[in-house]
Amino acid sequence: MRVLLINPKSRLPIDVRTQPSLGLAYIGAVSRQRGDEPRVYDGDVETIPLADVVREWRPHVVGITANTTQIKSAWRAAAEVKAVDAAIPVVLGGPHPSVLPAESVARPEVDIVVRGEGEETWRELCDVLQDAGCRVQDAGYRMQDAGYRMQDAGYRMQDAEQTHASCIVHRASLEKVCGISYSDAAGQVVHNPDRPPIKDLDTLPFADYSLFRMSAYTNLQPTLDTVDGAKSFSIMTSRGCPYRCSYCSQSIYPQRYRVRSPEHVVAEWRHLVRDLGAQEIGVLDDSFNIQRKRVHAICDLLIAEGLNHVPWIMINGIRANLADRDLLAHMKAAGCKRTAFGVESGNQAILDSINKHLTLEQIRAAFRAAKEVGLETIGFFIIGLPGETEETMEETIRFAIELDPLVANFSMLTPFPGTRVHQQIQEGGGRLLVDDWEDYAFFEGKARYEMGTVTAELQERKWHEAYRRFYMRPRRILQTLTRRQTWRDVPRVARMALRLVAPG
Ligand code: B12
Ligand code: SF4
Repeated sequence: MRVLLINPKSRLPIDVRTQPSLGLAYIGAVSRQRGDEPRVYDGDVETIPLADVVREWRPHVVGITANTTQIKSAWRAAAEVKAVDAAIPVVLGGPHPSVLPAESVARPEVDIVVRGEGEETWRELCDVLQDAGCRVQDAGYRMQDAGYRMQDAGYRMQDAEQTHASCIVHRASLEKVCGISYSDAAGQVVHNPDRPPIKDLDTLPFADYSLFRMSAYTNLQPTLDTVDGAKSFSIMTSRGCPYRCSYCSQSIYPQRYRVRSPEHVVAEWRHLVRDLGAQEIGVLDDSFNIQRKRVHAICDLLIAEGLNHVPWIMINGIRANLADRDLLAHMKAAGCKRTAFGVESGNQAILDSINKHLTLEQIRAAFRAAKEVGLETIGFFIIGLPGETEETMEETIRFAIELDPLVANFSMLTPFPGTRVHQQIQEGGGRLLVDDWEDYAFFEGKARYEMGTVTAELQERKWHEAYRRFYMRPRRILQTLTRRQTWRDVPRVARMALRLVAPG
């Protein structure tokens, strides 16, 4: 089958970073294993209109990934596909439709939602669709339903309607596929049972990067590094997280923590370095250091195999309570260049209230140890957690300055659907200030909710202040000016600086 996988265009300040979607790289790898012909259309880097690709290549099935900020863009992409041929099955997956499947199934341009981890579900679903001749049952899709203007899509209505005649059938066979949601013949949303998590992650294929035009992407952290040609790749060595922080979307997945064996991880690492020429590698794990022995084993293998000359960085925070000096020193020896820690707050009571299971002292010790062994550090901080006051926000800013990481990343709390903070806000008489999923990106300087002492004015003021006070210290300015990277990409650094420290 011809399988078109789409990463819908994001509305982030995308000059910050563009990287291939690892989710699609896995789904594409499964398609290849099935003997299909997968192709990725990445809306963030593609210049050809999606509709042209669909019209010329005629995919048998389309899969689209979406997090919350991308979901509307995913629906637009689905509508563009349907406008060319309404009978092509359109399947959505990723964090947002996994949490709110009914919302997407209700869209006329979406046929099926895959919830949660996608590989096994995709394999089975493709079997079913292939048997069914890959045409959507009733193709009841009409352009008007989608709520998009025809001019935007650039197609004539007749094109979409003509395809209806050729539609073949088969929703009944979907009943057997766990982990999907779709509408039945009566238009009722059906949620098939959840799919059990993949037990042995070593059975998964490696992410398939051959599906991406790698030269179109940036570095992993382009404001900090520039490798000419940016041969940057990502790897995920474990999935899920045993912690349940109240603001984190990861914490709501039924699938908890599972790991790949060090040997399997390093086999993929070898492939990235030796076959694909990786010049930097980003580790995307939600919490890489949950099992310290496993991290030590990975580091041993990287050193033994001589793979430690390629720098790697932690994209997500590792757990400060589990990051002892030995571990950090071993990571450094194995090629790790930079690590991040999720700090969130400088106030212990607030940390406890979000279920962080961390103490300020553990955080201090972890930053100290990381710096001592020569690792660069990133700290993630949140302004506006439920129950905060101006004083607790102040403590967070002061704590960031005390820890003094290379990068301090402050975000205003964004209550993603399904998280406990989202529920707290609804139940605690709070008010969401955003009703458009596209406004859920972090970088926009706008508060997302108000509740009690946490007003929008306070969050926005302290957020701007946090950036100004952290980065506008004389020592910090000097450090930025003396960093080679600052001068290698002046326009990007200047754009970022303006966006973050300009008064709100
Ligand atoms: C790397 C990363 C990024 C990178 C993205 C690089 C890229 N192109 O992928 C960057 C830094 C740019 C980024 C930005 C943001 N991110 Co981010 N990011 C991640 C992270 C750490 C890893 C993503 C990943 O590769 N996962 C591994 C793959 C294998 O998992 P997956 O993508 O979920 O795919 C699996 C399933 O979802 C499913 N699936 C996914 N797509 C599809 C499609 C089909 C057809 C099928 C069948 C199945 C399927 O199958 C896949 C394999 O099992 C996740 C955390 C996490 N654990 O996933 C957060 C995460 C996805 N990000 C999140 C957020 C909030 C954001 C931002 C909104 C933050 C911001 N700055 O404003 C932005 C939005 C970006 C955008 N594009 O609009 C949230 C999403 C919450 C939500 N409700 O959407 C997450 C879950 C973090 C969290 N714990 O809260 N992010
Ligand atoms: S430790 Fe990190 S990944 Fe795990 S639930 Fe907390 S914020 Fe999410």
